[in-house]
Amino acid sequence: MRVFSRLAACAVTVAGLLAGAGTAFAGLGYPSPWEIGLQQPGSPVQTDIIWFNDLLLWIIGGIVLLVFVLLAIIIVRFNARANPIPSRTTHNTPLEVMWTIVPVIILVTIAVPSFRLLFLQVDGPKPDITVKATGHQWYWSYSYPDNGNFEFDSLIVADKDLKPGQPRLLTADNDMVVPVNKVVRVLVTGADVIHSFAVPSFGIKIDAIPGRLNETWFNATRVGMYYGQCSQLCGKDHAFMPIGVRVVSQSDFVAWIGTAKKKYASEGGASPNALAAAETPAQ
Ligand SMILES: [Cu+2]
Repeated sequence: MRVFSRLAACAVTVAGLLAGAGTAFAGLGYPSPWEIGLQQPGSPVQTDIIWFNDLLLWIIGGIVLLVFVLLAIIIVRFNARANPIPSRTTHNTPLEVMWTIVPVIILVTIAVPSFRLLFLQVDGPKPDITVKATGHQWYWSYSYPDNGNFEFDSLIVADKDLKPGQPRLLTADNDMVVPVNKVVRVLVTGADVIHSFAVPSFGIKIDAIPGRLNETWFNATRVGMYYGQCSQLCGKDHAFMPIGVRVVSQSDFVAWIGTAKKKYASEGGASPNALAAAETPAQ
């Protein structure tokens, strides 16, 4: 049996290394090369998602290991050569009770934090500000109903126009700007087809459905850029409608609101780009 305990130790080491490497390579607000874990948390919900993901990983790891060990024991000890006269046992009450109770305990262990997380995602704390995100073919527009109700469009920046440090396919021309350490309620809807508003570091992903207003929330704990993408196949340019969320200090946010009100009010709502996009037939 020594070989099995060695194999088990080896598997635990590999799992540990993978989990460690996943965290080490994970970026905050953007995906990074060789990343195998989830993006670093930028909002409490993502912290909980990572914790829950790791919990599940240990549980399924344990189950896989147990099944592997049981199979190995059966193959080695109960093959026709090693065990020529098989046992005729058909029932073992304590064993049957155990293999019913243990899975129930495992499922309850998973269900309790799972529902807690689900409720946290749906029922957030009292919002400090509200931003409405509307999915269009193929860009996002953002409006700030409790800060002057201005609206602007956010379109992808072409590869040739990227500045150093701006990630390809994730950079938008006008970011959604929010203050740090404030509960942001995001109202999400679709203007034409179903899109999905998703920012991995905040742990949010919610469908943008025409005629419906969905709601999600985040509380960005660190200043910086956070990137997301439309996550519901919405037509030919689905891959080219990134989400850029710029988290700034409260004073920077107030200053930005001041300039944004003037800048976007003068554009009179829809930009020429938006009009051109709106005229493109739906896919
Ligand atoms: Cu899409």
